[in-house]
Amino acid sequence: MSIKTFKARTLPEALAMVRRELGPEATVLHARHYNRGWWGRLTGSHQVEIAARLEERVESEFDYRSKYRDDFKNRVTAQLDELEAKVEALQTCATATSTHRLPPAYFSAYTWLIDADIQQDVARELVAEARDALGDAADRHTVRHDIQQSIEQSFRTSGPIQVGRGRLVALIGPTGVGKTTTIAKLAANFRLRDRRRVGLITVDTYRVAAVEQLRTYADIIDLPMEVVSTPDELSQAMQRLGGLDLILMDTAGRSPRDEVKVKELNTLLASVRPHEVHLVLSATVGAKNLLTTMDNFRPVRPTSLLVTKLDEAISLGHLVSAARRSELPLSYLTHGQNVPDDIAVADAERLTQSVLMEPKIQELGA
Ligand SMILES: Nc1nc2c(ncn2[C@@H]2O[C@H](COP(=O)(O)OP(=O)(O)O)[C@@H](O)[C@H]2O)c(=O)[nH]1
Ligand SMILES: [Mg+2]
Repeated sequence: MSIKTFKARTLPEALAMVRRELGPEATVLHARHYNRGWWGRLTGSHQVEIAARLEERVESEFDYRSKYRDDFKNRVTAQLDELEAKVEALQTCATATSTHRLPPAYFSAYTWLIDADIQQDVARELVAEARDALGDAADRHTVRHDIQQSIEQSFRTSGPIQVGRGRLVALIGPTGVGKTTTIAKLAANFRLRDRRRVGLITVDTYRVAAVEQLRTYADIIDLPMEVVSTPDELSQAMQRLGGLDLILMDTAGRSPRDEVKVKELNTLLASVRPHEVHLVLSATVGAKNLLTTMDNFRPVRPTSLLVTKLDEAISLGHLVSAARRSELPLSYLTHGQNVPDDIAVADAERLTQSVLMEPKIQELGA
């Protein structure tokens, strides 16, 4: 079995390269978009990378067939489930609006939103708002354009972290969402690209491995790091690091359901009053989970939302719900495990395009 990586400017180009090199039998293992370094990020120029494999059939014909059948069955079942959900959503829409039937342009926009996995209630809201603004005579293109603008406006953004003497920025959020990795990306970028003096504080004392994870990054990037577990230790650490341009604070990944722990975190942060508190959310969880997490962390008073794992999310429609149900702006988006590359300042226009137009990369896979 050989795996090869192909890079091109667009997805069709990359797929054509795969076909040329490996033939039509090749299986696409994964595909991702990425920016080409700093210049790429600044200019927004993208590359697409595809990993593909030409499989040699070592399995017996029978194994192969039965596996193929299972795969096929699973895929069909998943597609049927999805279809069922969409039909249900459309039915609800039809019932909800039976008295004032939706004009075709609006109905088509509604199905377009449901297709992008935008939650029913939000889709209905967006369609109703557009209809109020444009009236029943508007054509499809006008309606879609208006809705796209509304979604873009839902994604308020904060711009990058503000750097300055003694600026303290904390990342909070559930376990495993990518706080430590994101801190490493931010620290490396501010330190190595912007030549800023950056320090790290971690209150992640619950898991030794977690402290070591950040320490490894601190060593590689060559940054001072302090480990704290009480408000007193935190104040002392701040006195030591206070002269730096940016102090990034990693917090314990505690379960958001544990209210006591959220309170503890709150007490700790209240003692130093960070200038910015980014609530880190993973794009891989559903809308309901995102909203619950935002509710649970409300007492800690986050100042922005930072969304990770965009690369792993099947669709991004639920981010529209999160943005519309939260008064907080988006700060950064991350799209991979690579430190320091896979992070970008949130851009409403590009995020909207990803929500509505990106091909669902997973569907291109095996
Ligand atoms: N695919 C993907 N994985 C990520 C991203 N950010 C973090 N991870 C991974 O998620 C896992 C948990 O990350 P970690 O930073 O330890 O999470 P924490 O518990 O919130 O500190 C690690 O395997 C990271 O490499 C991302 O943007 N995309
Ligand atoms: Mg961590």
